Amino acid sequence: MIFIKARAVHAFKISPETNTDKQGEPHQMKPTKTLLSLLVSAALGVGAMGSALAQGQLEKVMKERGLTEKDVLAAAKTYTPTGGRDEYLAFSSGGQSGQVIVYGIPSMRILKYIGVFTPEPWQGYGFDDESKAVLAQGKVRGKDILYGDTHHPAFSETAGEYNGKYLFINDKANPRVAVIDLHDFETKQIVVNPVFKSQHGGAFVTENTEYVITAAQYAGPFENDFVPLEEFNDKYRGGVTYWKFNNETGRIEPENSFTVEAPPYSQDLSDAGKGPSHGWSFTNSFCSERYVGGIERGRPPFEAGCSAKDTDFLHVINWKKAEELFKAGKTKKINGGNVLPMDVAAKEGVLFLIPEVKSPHGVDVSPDGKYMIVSGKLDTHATVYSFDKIQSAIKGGKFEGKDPYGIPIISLKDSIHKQVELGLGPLHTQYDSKECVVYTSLYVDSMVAKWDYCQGKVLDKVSIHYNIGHLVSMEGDSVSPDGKYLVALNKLAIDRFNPVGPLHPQNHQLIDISGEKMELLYDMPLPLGEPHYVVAIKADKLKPAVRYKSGWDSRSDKVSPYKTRAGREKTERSCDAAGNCTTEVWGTVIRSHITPEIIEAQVGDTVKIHLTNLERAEDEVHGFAMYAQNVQLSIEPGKTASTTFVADQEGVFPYYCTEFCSALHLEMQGYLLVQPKGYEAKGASMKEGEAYTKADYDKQVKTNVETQAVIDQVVAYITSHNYQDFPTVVALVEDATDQLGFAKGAKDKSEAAAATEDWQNAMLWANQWWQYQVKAADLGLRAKTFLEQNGAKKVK
Ligand code: RUQ
Ligand code: CUA
Repeated sequence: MIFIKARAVHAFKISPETNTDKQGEPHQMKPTKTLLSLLVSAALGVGAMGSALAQGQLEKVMKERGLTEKDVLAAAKTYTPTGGRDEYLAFSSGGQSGQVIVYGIPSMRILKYIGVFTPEPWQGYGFDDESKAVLAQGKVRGKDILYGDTHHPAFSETAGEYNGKYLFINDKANPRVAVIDLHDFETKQIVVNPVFKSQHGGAFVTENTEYVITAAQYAGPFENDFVPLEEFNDKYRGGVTYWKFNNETGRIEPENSFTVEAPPYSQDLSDAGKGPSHGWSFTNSFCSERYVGGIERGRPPFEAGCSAKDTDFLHVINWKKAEELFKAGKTKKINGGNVLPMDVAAKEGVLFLIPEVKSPHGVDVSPDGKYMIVSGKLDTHATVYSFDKIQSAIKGGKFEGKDPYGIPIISLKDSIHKQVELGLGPLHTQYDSKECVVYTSLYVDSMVAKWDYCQGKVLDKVSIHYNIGHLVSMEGDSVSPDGKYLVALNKLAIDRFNPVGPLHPQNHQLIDISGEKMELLYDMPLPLGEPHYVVAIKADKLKPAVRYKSGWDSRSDKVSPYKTRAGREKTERSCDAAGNCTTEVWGTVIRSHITPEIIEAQVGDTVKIHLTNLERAEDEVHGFAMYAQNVQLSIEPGKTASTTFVADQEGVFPYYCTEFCSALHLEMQGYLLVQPKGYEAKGASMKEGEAYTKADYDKQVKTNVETQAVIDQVVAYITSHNYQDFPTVVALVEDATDQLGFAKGAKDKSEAAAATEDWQNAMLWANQWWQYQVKAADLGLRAKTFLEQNGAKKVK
């Protein structure tokens, strides 16, 4: 049915001259000269003559590509010229990929996939020892779980504002939460829920990131033992976990975290209170029927039983109170976790229930913390709950009854502010910067509804393609949303892109919400899992590093014990009493060589290789891959990364750098020689492929002298300008100075060899001296170009 509907919408929209507005009425799009000229001159900054020319070209392109004026305007709103930056960065769940996708808004350009629950080779994630340790934190009941079903990312907050420091994301399939540090966009920690067997409603953070909230989804016994389904009502449980976050260390503290036990109602999405509702949190549920399917036992399926009643329950939780009880020792230990029993929660005023319409999904707290908007998938309304009213009912002890577990129920009429009819299948709501204005996704209608929750009236609707789930407005979960753009996260793409087989990419659609009417701007295919939710932050709040402090273990955020300096590289082989031997390498990488270039081990050795990237230059990453050992590291400037494996077979194993880091990148190579046990070199000398003479040496030296002259000119240009005012150039100059230092070292070696008439070594060192010169020259030229393009001033 959804498919047919989607097809119909599409068929209607492809006619080139028609466009559909919210009512589905086509209106003509006639290009007007005025707007076009404006666009052209704004885009190109040209005068009258140039404008006419450019306009002619623009019209030609529009005609050739079948673009309407509306299309061109949309393009101008999203197109980002080369070198341009985005105003917002979006962090999208990567769905089943277990990763996080980072893209810019409004350009919708993908910037990064962050490995979170799944190994990701580009970043060496799950390949170097340091990140393997992070993934190992995510083992569930002793098993490696190397994927995640990621759903909801959330930013850390200070006083309800995104502070740009951390990102959290949950895994639904295996109840886990990961912490990503936005200083380097790396995953630092994974925690496993001790009691849940699945977990959907998270991650949501409290106003000052005191806690990261996650709610269970499918009820299960808290213990890991087998419990028959017949005991569902008594032994299966749901709940909400409050993960204590330490803002200083940037890590979750499981020992200071606790779970509020809840009935087996299939808890769902959640949100944390803000402002007046700070200290409280809200969680939906969708199967308060407690129905257990079982087609093979002749029972009607889950979907029938779980949607039978007209209402489910919104869970209202006083987490401040729960925290007090936890600190007072009122929790019990289950599987090592702290659990506040349901009867205590009910008796002490921690947990309350309020009916909510059929199969609710999203619950979203307003920026001022006074309202919660809940939508029911099987109802056409959104319900606006008033926190004030809920509090009056609680304070006045006004309850309509208790659920079978003794939890007090507040009546719907005592807690609602408004109910508004929006359309079919309302799911999630996002807040605008304009007061009272919100956007709700309509899954079945494939639309976004813009409405006023204070007045309770619909303002606008726009069609999306197709079947929208979540939607995100800029800084929409903070206390001060920015509005501006909305991204629709659609569940189906169907016919929107060139076909690529039965598995389609996802479709994220960018919508301009700055005006009265919503304007659809752009479709972005996302080919990596099904993203559920996205959060978007103002880009200038992020201050990511361009390099690590030297010798840095980025996963534990400490200086690595394996940090190695230039000239201190070494390889050691040692055996214990039982005859187990280890070959351990403390090495470095820098353009364009890996030190060591030869590693000798014996079969059966455990090989440990630690590599430090000595570069300080921005973006000078080196990789390290080795034949047949499943080794692939990403070593960013300053980083120390390690790999450990058992050399269980004799042989020759080439290794090399996997990032094209310089003109001599291909030469950035070496060999691991796994020798037979007890192997001793026969003492034969290496046979060079080439023998060099004095003439070769002299020729090379001549080249070097000429190269130096070029370098001197570049240096003269740079130092005669105010380069100190440009941090980028300062960094390039530092790096070039390093390279010239290395060149000096090689020059000395070459001259020493020449003095003894060892022309072979004299020539090879002279060539190495030139290699360093080339790198210095390359950096110098980049610095010079930068100064020229950025209006540097002559100072002497
Ligand atoms: S989900 S489409 Cu947030 Cu996991 Cu609603
Ligand atoms: Cu380092 Cu290529």
